[in-house]
Amino acid sequence: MRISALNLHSIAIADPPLRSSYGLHAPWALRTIVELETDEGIKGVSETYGGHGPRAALEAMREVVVGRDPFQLAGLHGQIRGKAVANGEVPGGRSQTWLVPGENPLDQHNRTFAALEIACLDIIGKAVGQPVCEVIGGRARDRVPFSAYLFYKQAGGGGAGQYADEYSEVLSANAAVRECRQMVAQYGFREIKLKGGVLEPALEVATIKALRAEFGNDYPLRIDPNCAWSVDTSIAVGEALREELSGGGYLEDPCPGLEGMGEVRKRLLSKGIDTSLASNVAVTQFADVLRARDLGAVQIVLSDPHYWGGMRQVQHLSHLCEVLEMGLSMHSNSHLGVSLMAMTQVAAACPHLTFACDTHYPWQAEKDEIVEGGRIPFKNGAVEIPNKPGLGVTLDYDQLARGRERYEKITFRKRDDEAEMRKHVDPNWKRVLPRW
Ligand code: GKR
Ligand code: MG
Repeated sequence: MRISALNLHSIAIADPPLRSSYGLHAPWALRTIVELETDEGIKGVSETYGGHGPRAALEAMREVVVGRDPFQLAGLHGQIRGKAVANGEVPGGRSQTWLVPGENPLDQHNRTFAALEIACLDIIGKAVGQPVCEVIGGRARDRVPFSAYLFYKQAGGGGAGQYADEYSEVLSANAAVRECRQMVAQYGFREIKLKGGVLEPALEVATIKALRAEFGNDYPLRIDPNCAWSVDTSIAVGEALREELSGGGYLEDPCPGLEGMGEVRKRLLSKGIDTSLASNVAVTQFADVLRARDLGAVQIVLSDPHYWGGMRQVQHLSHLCEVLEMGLSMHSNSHLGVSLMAMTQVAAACPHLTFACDTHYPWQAEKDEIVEGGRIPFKNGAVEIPNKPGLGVTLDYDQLARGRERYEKITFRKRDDEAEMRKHVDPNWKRVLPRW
């Protein structure tokens, strides 16, 4: 079998005004849908970062991809890496401290390869009549749990005013509890993550305490301020939340850099507080895992097939974390159903992935979904591996065309949360790390 065509679809999807230490989400999130056709009529699909940069990087690999055997993934990776390096890319070195995952120019080839690998695995699954999780080694679980991913947010739905504001303004502890109740009732999530780094730390501590009071000990809690706190503030928050973040919860990227996180962990331990630190900002490549372990900076690594280099690399990461006695969770960004199924398939095939995965899916709108049959269902907070070959989703081409039209109508081609924050919330806002 040979790949006969690479089709790239740039789409825009409504995104509510969610806040983080990066700033504010724009009314539209950008995604790229990758579709590979083969000479045997089988098509494979994947979803990745949107806008100009990620698309151009995929375009640049067209001649490497078309004509290849989709089973030969190691060879494809070698070719993509070789071409990227020949074009001047320096592999590695991509901390996410300042830039959101899709906008980091470093190590782009891993994200490009990931998008192509996932589409090839979809083809392979369809060719052999098996779900992708079976193709990559077999499932460790039939259903993959996800967490309720809470955000502080400005009032307003996604898009330019045409989308419902399901959760209204969330800028206080009470409003976050309401948001969580709504999300848990609708999706059945059993673990809770709060995106922090937005309000004064004391207010975020109060939010976590209010969530614990409302949901009790059976719902592990995590907070992720994306490096907004100094070492001292991180320690103060760790102390204030010693009970709330225990029992399967964690403190994610409290401050910038592995050295800082190592210091936080050491000083918390010296006070008898054994809170686990997690990271998707300071640990973004294999070499970081070893440094993080040596510094005692990170106990739980957040994987993500979109930037760790695809599904098989996430499995390698899972094994490495198991060997190093570190935990494994999964990171997300605004996404639709194709990404959700890729995350689900790989999570099912990672025995060591025991934390509920992040997902932004509840924040996206039903009317933007591009897979046939509409939104992927959650049962008791989990997505089940469908009894279908490949990823288990088929593109709805009318919906995809609507996504492309939305993309053509808007002018921006790059995620810039800082600019959005200045436009809509505070004209003088700057990203400052650490802020508190
Ligand atoms: O969507 O604003 C967001 C998140 O902050 C995202 O960009 C992060 O990459 O969710 C992510 C995280 O866990 O750091
Ligand atoms: Mg994070």
